[in-house]
Amino acid sequence: MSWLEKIGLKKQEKLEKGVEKSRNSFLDKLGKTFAGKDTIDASTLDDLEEILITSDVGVSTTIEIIDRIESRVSRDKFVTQNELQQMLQEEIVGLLKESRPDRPSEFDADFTYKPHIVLVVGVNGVGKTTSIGKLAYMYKNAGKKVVLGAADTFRAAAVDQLTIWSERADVPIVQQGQNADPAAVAFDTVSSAVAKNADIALVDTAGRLHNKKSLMDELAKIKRVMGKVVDGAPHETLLVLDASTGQNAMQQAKAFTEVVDITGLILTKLDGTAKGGIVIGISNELSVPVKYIGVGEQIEDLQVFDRAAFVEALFGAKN
Ligand SMILES: Nc1nc2c(ncn2[C@@H]2O[C@H](COP(=O)(O)OP(=O)(O)O)[C@@H](O)[C@H]2O)c(=O)[nH]1
Ligand SMILES: [Mg+2]
Repeated sequence: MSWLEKIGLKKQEKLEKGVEKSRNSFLDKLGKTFAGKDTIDASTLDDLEEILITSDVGVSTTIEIIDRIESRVSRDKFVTQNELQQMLQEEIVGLLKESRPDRPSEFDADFTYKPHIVLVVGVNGVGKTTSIGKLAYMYKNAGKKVVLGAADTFRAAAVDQLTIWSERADVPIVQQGQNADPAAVAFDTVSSAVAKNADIALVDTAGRLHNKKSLMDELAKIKRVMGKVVDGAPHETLLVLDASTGQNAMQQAKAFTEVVDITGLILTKLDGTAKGGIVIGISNELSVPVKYIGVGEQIEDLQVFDRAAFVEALFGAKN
């Protein structure tokens, strides 16, 4: 069995475990609301609406879901909690499919560009460096040649931390120490990826959102120098968000998308939170797809986001 197949088998299990808190919290609320009921009326729909909103699904997404359920139960009033759960799952998967029809790719998929340059942004502590380490490991094991770039030169520990991840993933790192010019590190990283004939370069950054102007300038400069080395680089700009911060993550996403062209999101720390519903809200309300999710602190705890699998894990029966 190949490494990817083994990872695939573990994937659903890890996902289910990773969203356990969110699922239990959601199902508990649902259970309390529906205890002893066998019909869905206006008041149960109100309760359902509240459950979805307090599960961080987001207001506009919740309203869409409730509308869909409403039109379904007007046809079929007598449903059990299990049937309602099933209905919810179907409607949410349907909603996510309509808004984002792209299919998840795996780590061994071919890149359009070589080297494929990825810039990783987000505020402090959300999990940028950790996610880069995990991505490096996934790509490396899928047979890709990876280079890391330590362009978070702002914090003392940042370069050391990425160095440790580069050792764990067994991939080279380009760094110039603390206080180096992030754009110079980015330039070196992309140049090194070209020289090494690498498939992918992952570049870490410091995300200081408290000053939008300087962040914008710094990221613009990084992007500019990358583009000088490789046409069209960066090919991807991934924004990392901490799912456990719920609606805060949504706000960060909005703030960042105002200043940088974000091509995809990484939602981390799903394992430690009951706010997993945020993934549904974010992927539906922003025009940026969720690409990866973090479901733990270990090197294998990162997954390509698969909407259907996620909703199934989130709203599936408690086991
Ligand atoms: N439980 C859990 N912890 C995570 C996950 N991703 C990152 N972390 C933790 O979040 C903390 C901050 O991560 P770090 O990568 O340093 O964030 P950065 O400042 O954005 O680079 C670390 O303690 C990580 O172990 C995840 O998916 N699950
Ligand atoms: Mg970091």
